[in-house]
Amino acid sequence: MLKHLHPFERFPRNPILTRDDIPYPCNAVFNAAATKFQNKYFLILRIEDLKGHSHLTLAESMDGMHFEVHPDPWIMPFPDTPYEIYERYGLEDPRITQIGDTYYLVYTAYGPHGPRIGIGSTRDFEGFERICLATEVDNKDAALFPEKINGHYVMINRPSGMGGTRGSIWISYSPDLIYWGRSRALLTPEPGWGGHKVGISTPPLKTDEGWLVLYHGIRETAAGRLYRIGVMLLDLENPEHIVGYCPHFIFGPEESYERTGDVPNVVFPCGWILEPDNTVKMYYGAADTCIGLAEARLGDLIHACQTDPTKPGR
Ligand code: BMA
Repeated sequence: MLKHLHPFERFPRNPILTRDDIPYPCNAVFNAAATKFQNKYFLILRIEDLKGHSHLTLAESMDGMHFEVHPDPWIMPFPDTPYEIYERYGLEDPRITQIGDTYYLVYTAYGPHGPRIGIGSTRDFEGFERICLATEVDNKDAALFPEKINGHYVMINRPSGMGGTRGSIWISYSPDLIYWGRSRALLTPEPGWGGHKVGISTPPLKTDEGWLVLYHGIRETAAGRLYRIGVMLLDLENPEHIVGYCPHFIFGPEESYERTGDVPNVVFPCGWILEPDNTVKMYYGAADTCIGLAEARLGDLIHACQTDPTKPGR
């Protein structure tokens, strides 16, 4: 099999985390952010409680494969204004980006008005400070770039407003992480494996060839939705410009824990870690029920973006 068509190999002892690993009652654990801090691997787990609302809990590991889950939740829906009404139904799908010595967490705040993007930060994985709710509803699937570009913070997000093509990946800019604008569509769903919607999966990773990102594509079928993963490269100076694009998906649900669960046929990475040997560990939610790990070589992912010079339109 051509390696660049299927760059990821699953960890043989997947799933690496299930609800049996959570030290308190819950329904499911999935869609985790991932990073390294003080030589340890950290996952910020999305845990869905027995009411069906999500919160975030830390898990840590020395090897990136075997994780110990903290005994208590880390970030719960905020109890007071101005956040309460927007987080009332939970915090979902966190993605983490280190800028300097600060780790910024971007998450979906979910409440009666719908989903919108929240941003907060930590320096020590103990305290967590909310910065803002950065977008209006409906918006989810956001991630920050790990450095400012031309003096601005840059965020990918996925607004799904009225009219036009819904479910496109957008890019926005901010001088201060609070006020966001200059928004543009980056990638729009096209008939095929991601024909219904697309959204960022993992925060951008800087490579010599460009910003490498994984994104998910949704296909609506007679049997329900299929969530699969694509890869692209964005220009280092102008990330609105796609410089490498893989026309096919590179990872999709195949194993029984990805095919069966609360939401079948879903793989949903929110975090990845680049290792010193240039392999990448990708952590993904499987069927909205548990967490899997898969590894790829960075070179194979970049190669996948160079299989077809045709770039998609906006
Ligand atoms: C998306 C997100 C994810 C979820 C996926 C599949 O819209 O809400 O949290 O994993 O659907 O249910």
